[in-house]
Formats: sequence, C-alpha cells, structure tokens
Amino acid sequence: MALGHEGAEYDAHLINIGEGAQFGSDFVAINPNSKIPALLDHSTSPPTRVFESAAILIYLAEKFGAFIPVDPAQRAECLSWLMWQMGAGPFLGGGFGHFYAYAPEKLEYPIDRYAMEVKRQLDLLDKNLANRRYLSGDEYDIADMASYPWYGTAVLHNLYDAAEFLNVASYKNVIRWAEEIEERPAVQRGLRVNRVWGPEEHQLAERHDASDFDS
Ligand SMILES: N[C@@H](CCC(=O)N[C@@H](CS)C(=O)NCC(=O)O)C(=O)O
Repeated sequence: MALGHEGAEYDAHLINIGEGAQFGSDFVAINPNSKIPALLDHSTSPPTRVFESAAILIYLAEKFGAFIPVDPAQRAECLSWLMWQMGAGPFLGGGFGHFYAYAPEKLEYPIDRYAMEVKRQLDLLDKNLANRRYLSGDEYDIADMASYPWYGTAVLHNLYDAAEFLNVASYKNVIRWAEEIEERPAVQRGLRVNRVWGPEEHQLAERHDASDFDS
C-alpha cells in the first residue's frame, strides 16, 4: 500500500486465537493448520488461499513485484533468510517463550536449552547485520518483514520480560536494524492491525480501509 499498489487494499479480520477462532470452519477452509496468519485473495477466480506467513510474503511480493530481489543470487539470499526465520522463530516463541513465560513450572533445563539457542540466533543475526544494512543486503525485503516482529520485539521491547536474562543489549547491530525498521510509517501502521491489547491508540482490531487508521 505504501508503495502505491492500489490492488494491495485489504480487509484484516481479527481471528482471536485466545478464544479459539482459528478452529472455526470458515477459517479452517483458508488454513487447514488452524494458525494465524492466513490470506484469501479475492482478486483471482476462484479466490486463492495462502497459509504460512512465508508463503503469504512470497505470494504478495511476487504478485506486486515488491520487496523481493529480482537478481537470482540476491533472491536466493533473501529466501534463505526468510526460510531461516520459519525454522528459527519457533525456538524463540514456542520454545523459549513457552518455558520462560508461560509454563506453570519454571523448569531450568528447557529454559537454559532454549535461551542458549535464542542467544545463538541473536548472535547470528548480529554478525550478519555487522556489515549489511538489512538481513539479505542493502534493501529492506520480505526476510526483514518476517524476522523483525519476533527478533525486533526481543531486542527493543523486552519480549517475555527476558531482555536482561538474554542480555539483548549486547546485540547492537540487531538493535540498530530493528530500530530502523520500526521507524517505517508502514510498519507503524501494520503493528496496529488486529491488535487488541496494550494502549488503545496502538490498537486497530479490524482494518477494512486505509482511513481506518485515522478514525
Ligand atoms: N509457521 C506458521 C506459524 C503460525 C503460528 O504459530 N501462529 C500462532 C500465533 S503466533 C497461532 O495461530 N496459534 C494458535 C494455535 O496454535 O492454536 C507461520 O509462520 O505462519
């Protein structure tokens, strides 16, 4: 939308996973795996369903020819980091986050195991970002879009209240990268979409038109 692609206008419906909305039959028809996010593209006939966030990012990037490099080597680097996130992210969320923040018992072994893995991942990102502006090179692309919400939140917003435990302040290049992404006006808008927690001015439960951000 920010690049001016009018065909990118979209409706964002809130699927409240705390209330089990991901198991409703309408949603399952779009994502049989019952997880958010999922996309239904009504501009095709019949509509195209896409699930898995990386598949959605690739679908949209290819549809609009944006945020994915054209050069084969650059594209391979972008897709490598995108797929890296698909494999790595669950260790941060489902692994570390679960045992550190949500499990009813504080179990030392899994907390240490997943904390070590998350720190290894942050170190990898930090080394990669030491000599490049974005994950796959000089340009912001779908690899950054996939990694910023998890790793950016970890280094900038005390994800799981674990900033000190993970010593996130030491990953200076990740912090610089996340801050730069977070300054983008489109990212600021996106952060509000389907958000139903935190300060009210940061929430937009449903988004059906660009003007919804102003109202
Ligand atoms: N690999 C999937 C992961 C999606 C996922 O785990 N979504 C979580 C929220 S972050 C979810 O819908 N959880 C609900 C549930 O497991 O019932 C993707 O990248 O799209």
